[in-house]
Amino acid sequence: MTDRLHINLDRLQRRLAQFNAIGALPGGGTCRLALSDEDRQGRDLLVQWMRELGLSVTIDAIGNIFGVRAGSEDIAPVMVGSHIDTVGTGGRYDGLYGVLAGLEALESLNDAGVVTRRPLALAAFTNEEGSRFSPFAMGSLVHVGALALEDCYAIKGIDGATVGDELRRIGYLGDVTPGAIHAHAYFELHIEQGPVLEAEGLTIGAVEGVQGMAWSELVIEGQSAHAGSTPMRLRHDAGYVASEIGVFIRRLAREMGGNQVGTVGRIELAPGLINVIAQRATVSIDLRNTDEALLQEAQRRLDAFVAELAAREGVTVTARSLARFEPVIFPDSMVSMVEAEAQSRGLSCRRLPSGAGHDAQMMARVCPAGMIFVPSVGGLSHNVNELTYPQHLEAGANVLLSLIQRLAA
Ligand code: HGY
Ligand code: MN
Ligand code: MN
Repeated sequence: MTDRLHINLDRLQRRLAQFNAIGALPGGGTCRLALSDEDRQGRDLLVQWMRELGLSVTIDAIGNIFGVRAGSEDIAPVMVGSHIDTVGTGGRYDGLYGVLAGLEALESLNDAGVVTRRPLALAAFTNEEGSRFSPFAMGSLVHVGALALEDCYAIKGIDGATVGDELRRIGYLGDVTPGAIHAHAYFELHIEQGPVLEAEGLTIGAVEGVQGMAWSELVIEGQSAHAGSTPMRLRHDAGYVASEIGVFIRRLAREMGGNQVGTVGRIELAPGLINVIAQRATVSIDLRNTDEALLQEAQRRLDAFVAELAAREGVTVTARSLARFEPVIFPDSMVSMVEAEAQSRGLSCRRLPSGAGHDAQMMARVCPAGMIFVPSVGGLSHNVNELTYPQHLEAGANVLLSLIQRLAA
């Protein structure tokens, strides 16, 4: 085995800092919503860096970016990647760390003059976050053939723009057919975004799989009326119904326990005025569980509660499913490979499920897929104070580098 290669942490840190200047928020953190101008600037920078490394860059018809490093044989590549779009209150590592660590691993191979047998593909998938356009992991879903391109182009974001128009506007509606690159295997390096590794003082997470998720949007139609002169018994208050739903979801997660989580992240009231009983409420629902049967049970209980509440309050509720994915289990061979690599580098490691969704859960449909986690300080993510310590950034990237060499040998 060639003596073990290491990534260059300074170079990785410099790239992270330079990239995060794009969409930097005044108080820290980043906002590079999918297909926004900030996303375009990030894409342009990534493509420039890929070209500087001599990678051959392709953009597919949903805007996925691939940088391919030739192998000694022209066969299916080993793929690593993640995403460079962020949520509105994004940190500096969610997604971006996995892409730039992948770039760093390829540059380390360049520096060492190593040519792998298999080609290596670095991927940045479009719209992983799903904050602006649902569903999340849109680029990888199209890549694996689980979402039709034309349906995607017509999807309207929360600001009314469509995916197709925005892809064209930022110049990333590529000409390559999605899925043209067939990965031999896929690894995604990502921050944990939860408290487990830090709490146990561990460095590496060998991710077993990704929990199931059910995203929906409820539109509640009540009746606007005067906040002062309308007796409580005559009200059809969409704002009240939205609030009850939020409270119910918290109570449901607590009663079900286990890995059940539930979130109301967005409530929009119309007309949204202090002295007008809300006519309409738009509510986002995010339910997740590692167990599919329990996730269905949670959805069933929520639906029953909403129906009963709507009848009692004399409002109508229209529900729209935005995304629905069953739990995914990564092949044990991929999970064991992460554990073995961590061990051989003397890095503490444990297996754990992913609470957050990732492109890897979609790639698992078309090739052996796995994930490597590194600790999140305070378990915090989707927060401008998201932080992972340099020694953990370095450890994760070194494990990724070794896995690439092992899979591409
Ligand atoms: O929502 C998620 O789990 C991912 O961060 N998009
Ligand atoms: Mn992510
Ligand atoms: Mn995220």
